[in-house]
Amino acid sequence: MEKRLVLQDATYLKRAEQEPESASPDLRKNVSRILEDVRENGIDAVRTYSQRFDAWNPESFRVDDETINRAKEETSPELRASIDFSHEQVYRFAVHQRDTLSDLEVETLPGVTIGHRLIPVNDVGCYVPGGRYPLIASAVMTIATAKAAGVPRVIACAPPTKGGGIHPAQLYAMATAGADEIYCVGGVQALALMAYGIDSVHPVDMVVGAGNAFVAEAKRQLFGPVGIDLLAGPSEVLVIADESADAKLIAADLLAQAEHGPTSQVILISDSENLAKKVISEVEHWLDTTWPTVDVARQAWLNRAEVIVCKDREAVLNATDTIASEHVEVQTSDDDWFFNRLTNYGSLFIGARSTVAYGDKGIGTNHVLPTDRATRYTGGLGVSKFLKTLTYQKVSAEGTKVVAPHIAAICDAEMMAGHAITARMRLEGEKSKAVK
Ligand code: HSO
Ligand code: ZN
Repeated sequence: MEKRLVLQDATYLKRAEQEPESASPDLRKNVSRILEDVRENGIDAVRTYSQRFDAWNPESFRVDDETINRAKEETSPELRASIDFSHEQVYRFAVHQRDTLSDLEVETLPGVTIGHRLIPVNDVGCYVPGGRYPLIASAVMTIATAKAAGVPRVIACAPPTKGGGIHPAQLYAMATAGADEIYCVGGVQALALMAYGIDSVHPVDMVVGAGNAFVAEAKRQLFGPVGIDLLAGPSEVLVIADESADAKLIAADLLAQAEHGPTSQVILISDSENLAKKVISEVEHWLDTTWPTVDVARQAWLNRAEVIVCKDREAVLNATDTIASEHVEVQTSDDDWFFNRLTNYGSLFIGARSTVAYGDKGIGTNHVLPTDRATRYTGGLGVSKFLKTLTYQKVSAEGTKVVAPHIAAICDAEMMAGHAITARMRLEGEKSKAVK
């Protein structure tokens, strides 16, 4: 597939120096080797990889209640209040989403009743990533949403920190969000543990959550025998701004995204060259100063940032829908014009007061979102990903007389004699009953 997108009526003030990388054949092979090994050798293989990659080989990977209580004590009351806030917002929004979905039953013909029921997946495994940052809010996003959907058993894995177990605030968030079982294990081996079910861990039906390239590849390979939510790659932001926007605020939002990692994608699109240049100089100014994550932000800015100037707002709209970014911010004098027309985004942040960090950490929407242009065909994590729409049908004597002849005719035309008989037997059954 053509990687460089063709945008209409657009010029680049800055182009990304690096293309997004897809999983290399080596990475794929390594992941499949680990999955295979865990499937064949169970907990021994989990131990081997946990020791090798994370220097972590506890007696049991299951986190006990005592450790969970200790994590609570080690998390300040102020931070706990903020985690509780995030949990409440995400859970509440998920419940509202669930309330918009309903079972359906209709009599489509006299005597033909068909419908669907929304039934939650029974067992879900959530991966809560560690890595560069202990992502506390990620625990809430997956676990609380599965619980709001009505999933009876939600288990969760997070990797160990250097000092030992799961980061205390992350563990507090996992427990608060309602995880039924928590395991301290990371990476591909964690996904395998949940999907295959090893030792006393009952296998799950679906694995969800973001992670690094190895985690994403593991989910891709596990898909089929288990369900997944989506494949999340490096995080992305696209800011739409016009002449009226505040260049400093936009620079901050772009750099916040760049902080994720050297491969995170950062895009500004404007119909004002003047504004775009102001933002670039703000960003460059910030990159010359000292702050905790400036080095990684600088790498992402150099590697993956693009600044695009479009002829007019139609071209801005078009370019944005073509790029189909994970997060889109709109900071213009007519934000609703874009809100009413944009079709491809994971989550939309409307107006200068709304920023991606809000969605990331707990305003209520989910931060597990599609990347790599997948917003063209899916939204992010929500209750609907955990709810199966399962259909059913009931047919009366009256309904049989309407349906069976048509079905039998199609079976005959397809030369599926066995199928045809099943319909005709029903029809004959009704006729003979009528005679009796
Ligand atoms: N932007 C990431 C989520 C996140 N960012 C969590 C910070 N914390 C993917 O949506
Ligand atoms: Zn983020």
